[in-house]
Amino acid sequence: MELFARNFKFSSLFLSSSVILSVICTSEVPRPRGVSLSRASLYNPERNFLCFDNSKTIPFVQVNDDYCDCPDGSDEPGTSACPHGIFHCTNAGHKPMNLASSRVNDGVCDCCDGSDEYARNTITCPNICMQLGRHAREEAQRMAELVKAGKHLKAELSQRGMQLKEEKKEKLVVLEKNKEEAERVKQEKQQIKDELEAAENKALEIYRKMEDEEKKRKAEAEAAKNREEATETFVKFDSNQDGFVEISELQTRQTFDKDKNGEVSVEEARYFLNNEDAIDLEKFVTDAWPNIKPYLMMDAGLFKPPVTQEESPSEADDLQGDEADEEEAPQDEEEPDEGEDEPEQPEEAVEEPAPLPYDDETQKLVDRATFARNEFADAERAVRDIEAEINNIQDYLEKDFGPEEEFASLQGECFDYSDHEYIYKLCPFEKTTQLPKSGSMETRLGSWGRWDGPEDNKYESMLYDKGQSCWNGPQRSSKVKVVCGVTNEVTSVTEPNRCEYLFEFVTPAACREIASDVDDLHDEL
Ligand code: MAN
Repeated sequence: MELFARNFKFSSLFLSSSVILSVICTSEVPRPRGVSLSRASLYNPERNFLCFDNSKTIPFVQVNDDYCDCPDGSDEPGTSACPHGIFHCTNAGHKPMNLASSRVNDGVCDCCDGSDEYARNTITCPNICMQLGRHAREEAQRMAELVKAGKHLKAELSQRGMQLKEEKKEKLVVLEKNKEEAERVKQEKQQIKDELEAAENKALEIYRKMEDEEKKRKAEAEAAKNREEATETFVKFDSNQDGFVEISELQTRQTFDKDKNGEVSVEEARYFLNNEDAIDLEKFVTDAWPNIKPYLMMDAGLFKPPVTQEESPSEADDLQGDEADEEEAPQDEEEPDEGEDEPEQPEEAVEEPAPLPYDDETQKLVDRATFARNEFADAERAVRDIEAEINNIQDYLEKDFGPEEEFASLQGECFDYSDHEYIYKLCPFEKTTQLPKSGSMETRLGSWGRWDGPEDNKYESMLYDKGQSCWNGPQRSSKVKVVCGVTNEVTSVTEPNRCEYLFEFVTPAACREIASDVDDLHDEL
């Protein structure tokens, strides 16, 4: 079966093209199609072929016969017969390349020398390696010159960065010392304050007692006055002098016509009697008087009930549109009684007694304690300020500004980029933002997250994440591609996915020697 399959494929290939066992071609070293120069010696037409994984030895004619013999695909470097095969294009004049062998003769030009599409029944691939190579070399040359120019600037940046770091470290030592001293002063001030406050408290105790007594006396006088007024009113209202004020006795007084319909109803009168039909003096003082007093005061013009919206429609009408909506007052919040104008209890004017003037000695103690309190507050603030500065420096020292501190001096600076719609801002190690040209609200596209480049150079890319949330979407985030240049500048900003931004930032800090492909190139030329 295997033989049949091989023969079938073999003969069809033989008939259709000149590929079988083609010993190629583009370079002077003869080797089967798809084999790199470095592996050419493993394919010797004079010997049997040993699969690279040593699993089999096959006659050399079976190499590139479009039938897969070796499990590792090594017998079919130039066909797509093996699922794991690798096809090598020499790409003379440009960079050599390895392809998955499934891409051989698949109708797509992968190799710039066109060697992967040799069947030519679907597509003809021209050899464009020379052009590409020239372009790549020019680009490499340009980069090399840029790196050369940028490296001097980078050295200066590094020097500044290292100096900054040293200064910060020195500052930290000084601050730690200052903090110790500030804490000592704070403790001292606290002790003084506590002592002086104790003396102040002691001296003030007698005044506080006097003030409390004065307050109590006033409150009692107030209560007595209130009771007297209530009693007088009780006597006045109890027209039949039976020792009770009854509903009928209140009904004769217009003051209690709450709904102003010309008569005092039983319900209205009962309201003032705290829902009873008749009450004696004691209950009158405690339960009815608080209801009655505001109405009597209102009658006497001593205070006005609060004006409700219903009563002043003009004012309510003044509020227009949204404003009126916003201002909509919650109605019936407390009083469910159909908007009748219920006067609130007048606030008892419990006057705070004026503080008693201190004697000279006490005043001196109070002044000293006040001074000590202020001094302690200052000392406390001084410790807090130093701690904040220490935290700032520690944050700085924890940041990764590159292996030679070359990115350090970018911290604290911001770089703008303007397109037709927005002004973007990159503040390295802090944030990225977007400001619409037609508005004034800045949107945060991300806060400094981390270096995010590939393993061999993580300093190629920065991540700023946890920005403002996208409407109906995730939080905004930005990547900053950091490339070598002789200036510090944002050269482009795009939004490849909604709310994911890509900045390109050039800076001398990113200039580093590029590992060249020259050796590879020489190998194949
Ligand atoms: C704003 C900008 C855009 C973003 C949309 C998402 O218009 O931040 O960049 O795509 O919001 O709604």
